Amino acid sequence: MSDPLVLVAQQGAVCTLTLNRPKSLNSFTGAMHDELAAALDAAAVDANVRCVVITGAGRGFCAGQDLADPSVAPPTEPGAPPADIGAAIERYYKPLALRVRAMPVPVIAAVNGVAAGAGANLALGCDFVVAARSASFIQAFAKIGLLPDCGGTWLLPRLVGRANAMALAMLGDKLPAEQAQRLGLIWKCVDDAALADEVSTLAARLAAMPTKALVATREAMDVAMSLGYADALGAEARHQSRLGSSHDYLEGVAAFMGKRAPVFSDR
Ligand code: T3D
Repeated sequence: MSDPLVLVAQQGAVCTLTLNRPKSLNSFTGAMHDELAAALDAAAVDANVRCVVITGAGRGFCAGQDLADPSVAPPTEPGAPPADIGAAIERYYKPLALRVRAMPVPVIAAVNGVAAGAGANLALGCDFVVAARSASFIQAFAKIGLLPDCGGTWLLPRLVGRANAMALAMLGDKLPAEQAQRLGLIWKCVDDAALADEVSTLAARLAAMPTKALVATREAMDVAMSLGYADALGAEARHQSRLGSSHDYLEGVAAFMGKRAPVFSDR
């Protein structure tokens, strides 16, 4: 039997998904997409999972699309029709980006090495990006005549502003993790040796928090990007109505009043 292309490990309430094609820097094939989608779906419906971590096996995080994959590679025969890359995006990358953004728990990208093309944008679409100092981010698309996908055109200007987004996307230069943190592209860059501990501490902390409130925060912030101020205030009120009737709100207030630590359990 061949090795799984996505390793799934659960520790406490934290589910870690490890992209596992290290020889190709964990670049995506259709099969790896399918395994990642199944693993995300399984984590989404598992009430014991309260935080998901995505990382890569070996020295890379993910080098985007596997360019050797015949379904997307340019034809070798003269006159042969080109592969429909848009169809691959619709089939794999759009659902992946939407799936990550719709997870009912916080998602952390633990970027252990180079994150290129759709691999970079997979990471940037997560709620937290923590990267090893030796890691880097490359919007590799322009180098092969494409534009940023897997959410890149939406994410980049929102994360780093138009000027930086244009430079990253059009030049496709390698951005070291430390610089990515300085630009605000990622949350944190840490020493390589500290990555695992840093991520597991963050994941355990998020897992103990009121999950529904964290997920509503993501949703409200994303939606607010395209709303006017008054509409965003209205959306906040609607979310608070829902959250205010949840167990976690009652527990949070009771714990505060009782001067004790809260025990959150909604998901
Ligand atoms: O096409 C569509 O379906 C549309 C979807 C697009 C989404 C996208 O993600 S487009 C962007 C695709 N990705 C890239 O263009 C990145 C290509 N890779 C690189 O530029 C470099 O590998 C890196 C900068 C990421 C890392 O460089 P380096 O020097 O550290 O490693 P390397 O030697 O280039 O790669 C190591 C191995 O991984 C090597 O294989 P080998 O020679 O040891 O057998 C290399 O061929 C393989 N590899 C790396 N990236 C890919 C890959 N194989 C297939 N596809 C890759 N994307």
